[in-house]
Amino acid sequence: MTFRWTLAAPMLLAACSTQPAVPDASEAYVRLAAIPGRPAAGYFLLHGGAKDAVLVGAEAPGAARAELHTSRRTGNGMASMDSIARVAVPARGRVAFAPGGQHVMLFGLPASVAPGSTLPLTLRFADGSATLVAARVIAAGDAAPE
Ligand SMILES: [Cu+2]
Repeated sequence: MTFRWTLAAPMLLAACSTQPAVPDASEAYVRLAAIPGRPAAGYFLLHGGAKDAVLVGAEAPGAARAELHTSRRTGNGMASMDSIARVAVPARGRVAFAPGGQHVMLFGLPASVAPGSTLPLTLRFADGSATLVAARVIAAGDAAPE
């Protein structure tokens, strides 16, 4: 019996090289606030898809609301945050949501969202598409997961 790999192999290679249309996210985690009831912050790395995209919102199950924020230093060295409506995700580019920079602020998370649990974050784009990423939940003082 002879197997016919000659046809199948090039098709597999083609599948691997296609970029997904929608950006996807990795390395997601949510850092809970030190004070219960205060908002948590979500971080992740966005990988641009085949086309430019614009992140316009986020959601998490049970959260009262989620906002896109960016941190900045004020003149007196204090940290402050601004709400942002849109974040450009260039095709094949990388956009980091990281401490000290852009993040998703999660308000009113239920008590079940505790360190060690996983919170699915839905990231919504201007064209109506969305990407889902599982974020590891960590305590306020924990280091970012590897
Ligand atoms: Cu914030």
